Amino acid sequence: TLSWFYCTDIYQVFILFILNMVSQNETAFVPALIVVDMQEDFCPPNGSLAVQDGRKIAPVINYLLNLPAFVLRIGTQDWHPADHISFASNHAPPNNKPFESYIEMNNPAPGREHEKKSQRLWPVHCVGATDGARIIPEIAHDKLDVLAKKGMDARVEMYSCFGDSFHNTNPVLVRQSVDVNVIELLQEKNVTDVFVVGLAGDYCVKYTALDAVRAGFKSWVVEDATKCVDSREGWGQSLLEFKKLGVTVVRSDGAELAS
Ligand code: VGL
Ligand code: ZN
Repeated sequence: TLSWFYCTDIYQVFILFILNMVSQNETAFVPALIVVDMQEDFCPPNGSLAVQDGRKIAPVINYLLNLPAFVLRIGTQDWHPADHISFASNHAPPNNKPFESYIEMNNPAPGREHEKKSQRLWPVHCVGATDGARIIPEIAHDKLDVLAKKGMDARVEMYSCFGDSFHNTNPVLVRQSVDVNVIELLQEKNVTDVFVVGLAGDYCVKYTALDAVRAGFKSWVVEDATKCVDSREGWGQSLLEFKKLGVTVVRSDGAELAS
């Protein structure tokens, strides 16, 4: 009987341990905010790739930046070299019309150059260290803990601060594209939930939110804190992809954020 007691004791401790872990996992909520590309070139009136009403979401973003719940507030900046592959002017006619033309982009990873993706072409925008690449002054800069520059490798598109369009993880390649390891920063702070806002809802915000899921975080997009390049079709397409991967769309007055 002694050994039987011993066994059930251990058994009960084990069960309690598991239950405790499960309940902790269910209740853990450590949110971070990613403010995507709130830059002059994406905003009217003078931005080269101006998103309609892009500037108008700044007050909502500042409201979110001021919420005490976030353990980390990351700002991202599109930061391209002048010869970036996404600039229409870097391609030959007739297939070089900004917004309209698409090209085939090759994976820059050694040995994987045969992998291709269709790449939409854009006006020249957010060239590193130009006025167009600056975060708009309406954003409460002082609340941002980190600024991550992305899209720095001329050979590949990088909408998401988590990785390029091919999801390359080779550290040498990654370092050429982005100057901050965002996943590592989030993990250091034990972040469970990533809230994504900014520009644009159908490009950089979308791909950042999707990549956050792939990186193992619960991912949210705050609907009234983003605007799209294609204001009609763009957001509809984003919602479809959010649903497929499990990104939750909320509004800035949502209970999840106020708590
Ligand atoms: C973006 C197009 C090109 C964005 C960046 O920030 O959404 N869109 N580069
Ligand atoms: Zn860009």
